[in-house]
Amino acid sequence: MDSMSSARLCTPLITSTAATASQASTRRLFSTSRFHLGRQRSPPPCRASLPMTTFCTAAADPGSAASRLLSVGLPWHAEFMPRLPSGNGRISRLSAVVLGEALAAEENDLIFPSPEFSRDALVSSPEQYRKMYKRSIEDPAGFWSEIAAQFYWKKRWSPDVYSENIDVRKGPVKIEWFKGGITNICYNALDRNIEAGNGDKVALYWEGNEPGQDGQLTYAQLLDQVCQLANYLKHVGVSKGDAVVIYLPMLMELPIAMLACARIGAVHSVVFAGFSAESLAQRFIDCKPKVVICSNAVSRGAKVINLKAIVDNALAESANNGIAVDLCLVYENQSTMKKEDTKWQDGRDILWQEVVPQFPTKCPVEWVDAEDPLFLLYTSGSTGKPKGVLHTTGGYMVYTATTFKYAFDYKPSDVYWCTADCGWITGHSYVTYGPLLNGATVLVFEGAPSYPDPGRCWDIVDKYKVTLFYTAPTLVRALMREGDEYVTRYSRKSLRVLGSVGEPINPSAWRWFYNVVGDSRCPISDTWWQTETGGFLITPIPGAWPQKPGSATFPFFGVQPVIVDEKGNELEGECSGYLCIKNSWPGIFRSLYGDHERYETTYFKPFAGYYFSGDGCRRDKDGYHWLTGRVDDVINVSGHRIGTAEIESALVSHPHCAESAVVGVDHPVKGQGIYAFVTLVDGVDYTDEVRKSLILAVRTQIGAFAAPDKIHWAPGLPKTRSGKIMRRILRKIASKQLDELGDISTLAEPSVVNQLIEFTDR
Ligand code: 6R9
Repeated sequence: MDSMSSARLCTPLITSTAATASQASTRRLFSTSRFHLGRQRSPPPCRASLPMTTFCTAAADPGSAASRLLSVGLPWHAEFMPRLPSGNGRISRLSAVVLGEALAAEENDLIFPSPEFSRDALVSSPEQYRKMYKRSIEDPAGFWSEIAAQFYWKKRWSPDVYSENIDVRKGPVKIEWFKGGITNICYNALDRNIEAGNGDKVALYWEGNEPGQDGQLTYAQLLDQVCQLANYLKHVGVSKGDAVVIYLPMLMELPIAMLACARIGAVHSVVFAGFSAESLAQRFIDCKPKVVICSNAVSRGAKVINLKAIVDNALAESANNGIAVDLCLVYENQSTMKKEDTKWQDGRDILWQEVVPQFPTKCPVEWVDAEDPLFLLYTSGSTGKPKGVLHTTGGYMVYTATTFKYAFDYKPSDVYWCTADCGWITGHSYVTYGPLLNGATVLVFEGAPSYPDPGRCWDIVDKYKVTLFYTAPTLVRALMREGDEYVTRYSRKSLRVLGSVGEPINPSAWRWFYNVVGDSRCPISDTWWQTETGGFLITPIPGAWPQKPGSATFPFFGVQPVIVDEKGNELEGECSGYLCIKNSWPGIFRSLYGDHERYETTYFKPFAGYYFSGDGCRRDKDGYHWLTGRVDDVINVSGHRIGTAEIESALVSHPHCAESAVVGVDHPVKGQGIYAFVTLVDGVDYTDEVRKSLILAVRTQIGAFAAPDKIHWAPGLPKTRSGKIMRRILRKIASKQLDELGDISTLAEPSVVNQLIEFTDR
């Protein structure tokens, strides 16, 4: 690999003088967010002025140190990846709007880690990253088996480290990592760390909804509790391969329940405790759990949510559909709701606190194959039915642990807080498994981040001396609107690395996070990944190279991203297109539960030979990746994925609704908002009352987080002559870009468009 030779490697961590011009200006150039999801218009060109002592930004003026760095050093990924034959696949709906538009001026802003940070980092220079990356691509078996060997295997994998076919033209898609290896992820997360002498280290801190409510468990105590629950589950007949649904809020019992399932080889399916009874029932019907584990209630801010009532309804609905779940283990969330106030069905409902503590604190491990299922997690796709993403044990274990370690530059003294709920993939990989596999101290927070006031997060950071803080852009934007005082009244000096996930982080939010929250000294790991990928695929390695606000930077070890055009041709150098990956990695999902065909069709057929992410991406001249959002009919609301088809099907189930079409629109806090066009059945008046009941229909069928922000009455929808709804036009109307409607002559009834515009504010 000539391009990797040392002569071409850039010098690490240049502290450029190019920032001096901006030093005198204010630290915060973007105090208010003008949010364009980073994919439409760009904010005005800017340079953040940062203290020279720690970080510097550098403009890539020709001839500058930064420019030399760029021209010789960074755009190497393109050269490094050998070409594959391109696929012939097409994807159905090209949302070209999000592709190819300038992401900015930001592309010339480089923010360097401080020399001290890099010196102490696990990967401290571009050279070191490149060396490791090169090895991971040229010899994946060697690279990953060396890492895997650091875990406990009852029996080593054999004969191959991995085998894969991701090319549908060559046969069924099949991916295996460490097959034949016998292990247990709970053993590796708990027992192994205790045996290494960390039994007394805090594994979990818990902070309740109300300030002052808290708790903690050491690794040894956590293992005891996991074993008690595991023994109880075995006692009631749960065994290897059985599904268990978990519908718990962010109590320590949530990771405990996940680990207890893993310990006995049961397959957990955590459902975010914000999903409605109908969504929960749908998941019961699909995976037929032996047991459901839930809590009676949760407090979120000032609100109390009766979770048990939701579970009761879901169980009834599921039983009506022929799937009866006979056992419901209920954790009494005492500070929120007493058992006496909870509706109880004797025989089926069992109180956790009454039974679980009676079981022994030792529970033998069920040793499983690396390719045995670990969990199912339902996620939205572009059709109405959620997909059960299936992850297996060994590869997921190795991958989540390794990505956590490098992307956050983990040190044993760290206190780590991820604000995601375990009901989403982020909570699986980066609240529970990744950090605990590293023996980290993890904070679990039950409450709402702006309760009792918008300073709560920083209060918690100071209380626990949090060093690694991982959150979503939506929270960053929401807190940014509240003003800096809520942040600056707390010290935050413990913080070392910040993280972002769930959606593209717009450069102004990035800068506020960096300058105000991180006091211009903490690198931000903007981690791009998905439920399907198990762990980070494109992410900064914070000590290794300069960052650009809003870019997820470069691939993680072992990952070969490519950007393809609509026909599946790989694009080289600076380009925009569809983001695909051309190899498997240990953490990739292995199937969709009960529907391997949909797995192949959705992810591997659009561009044969590749895994298709569903995201658009731009690669800039320096090889940095800029994610530009979904290119399919999935919208991303506050970092939560929702299929437009799911919302449409909830709307049309309302007796007054004849038809609906849902699109995403830019939203200043949530990233995207939900905008629904609705046609009512003949004879029903378009009233506010109907509007409210339509919104309620979505809340009850999916959950409050999927409620449309706007219902736009649509006596007619713009359709082609073949009856296809032209969403492109709806997106323009929704975002009020009326001068960009484009050609509407192909519509069956072009007059519909004017009618819709007239109805905008009705
Ligand atoms: C982890 C998670 C996946 C979708 C993904 C993409 C968006 C996630 C991102 C990001 C830009 C990032 N996404 N992280 N976009 N930058 N750092 O969120 O999983 O719920 O499955 O959503 O989220 O669009 O395709 P999931």
